[in-house]
Amino acid sequence: MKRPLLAGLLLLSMLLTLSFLPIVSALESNGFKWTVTDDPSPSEPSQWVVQNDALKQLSNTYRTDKEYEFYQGTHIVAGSPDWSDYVLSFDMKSADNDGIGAIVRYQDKDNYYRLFMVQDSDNHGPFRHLEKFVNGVRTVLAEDKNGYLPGQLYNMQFKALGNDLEVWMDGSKILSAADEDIRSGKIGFLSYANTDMEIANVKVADRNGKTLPSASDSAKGAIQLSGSWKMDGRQTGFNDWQADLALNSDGTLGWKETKGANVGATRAGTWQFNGATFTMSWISPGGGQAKWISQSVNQNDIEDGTYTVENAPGGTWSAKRVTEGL
Ligand SMILES: [Ca+2]
Ligand SMILES: [Ca+2]
Repeated sequence: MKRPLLAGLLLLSMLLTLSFLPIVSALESNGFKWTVTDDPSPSEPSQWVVQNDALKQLSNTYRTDKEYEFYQGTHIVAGSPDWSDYVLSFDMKSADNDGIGAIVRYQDKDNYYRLFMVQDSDNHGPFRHLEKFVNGVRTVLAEDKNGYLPGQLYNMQFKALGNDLEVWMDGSKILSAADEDIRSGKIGFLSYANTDMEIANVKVADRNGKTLPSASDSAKGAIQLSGSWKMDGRQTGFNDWQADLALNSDGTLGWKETKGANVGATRAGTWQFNGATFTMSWISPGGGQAKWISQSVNQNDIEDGTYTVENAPGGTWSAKRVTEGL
C-alpha cells in the first residue's frame, strides 16, 4: 500500500518541479544569443533549434488571425538595440516553399524592417518583399514577383545604412528602398508556415566591413579591467621578474619592474580587451614593438599571458588586480 502512494507522490513532485521550471531557450549560433517570439494567434508553437551552428525553424507556424494582412508566424532576434548602420550577412535555405526572411533594426515586435520571401502560389507567391512594421502596421517598401527555389542555398546580405535599405542575393541587389522610420535595432530571422528553414554563417559588420561584436562578446568586453595590478613573469632563458602595472580607463598603461634584472625600469603604452583577447603594447627599450597578450582574462585575474619583444627573448606573465579603477 505504501509503494503506490510513494510513487504517486514522487510523480506529483516531479510534475510540479517540471511545471515550475522556467522555460529557458539557450539558442546560440555563430556567437549570437537568440530570443524567440511567436507572432499573435500562432497555428502551433514554433520550433527553433541549433544544429551544427546553423539556426533552424521546423514548425509550420503561421498567424491564423488576419493571416494575409500580416504574413507572420515566428521570429527570432539577437544583437543590440543600438546597432544603427550595418550589413547583416547570412546563408539561407528552405526545403518548404512558404515564408522565410530576415530582420534588421528590430526595436520590438511591432517595429522593424524585414525581408520576406514566399514561393507557394497557395499563399500568393512567388514574391519577395522589403517591408517595415511600424507600431504593428505592415507596409511593403519594395517588391518583385520572384520567390526562391526550395532546397537552394542563398548567400544573402541585408544592408541598413542611413536611410538606405538593400537586399542582396548571391551578389545581386534584388530589393531596395529609402526609409527613415527606424534608426537602429537588432538583427533577426522569421518564418511563416515554413517547416524547414535553415540559417548559417550569420555576421553583422559595419559599413567598412568590420564585424560588430555580438551581444555575448559585448557583455564579456564590458568587464572593466582598469586598476592597479601586480604582475609576475619570466623572461625565457633569462630571469623571473615582478612588476606593478597600471591599466588606465583611457586605454593607456604604465608598467614598473619591482623585482628582477631591471628593477626600476618603466614602460608606457596602451591596452585593450575585445571580450576574448587582452592586449598590451609598448615600445621596448631597444626601440622594438613589444606585445603582451592573454586570452585567459577574468575581472581580477589575467592568466597564461605571453609576450614578445623584437630584439630580445619574450616570455610569460600573469597578473592580479589589487585596486579597481584608475
Ligand atoms: Ca506550402
Ligand atoms: Ca508550409
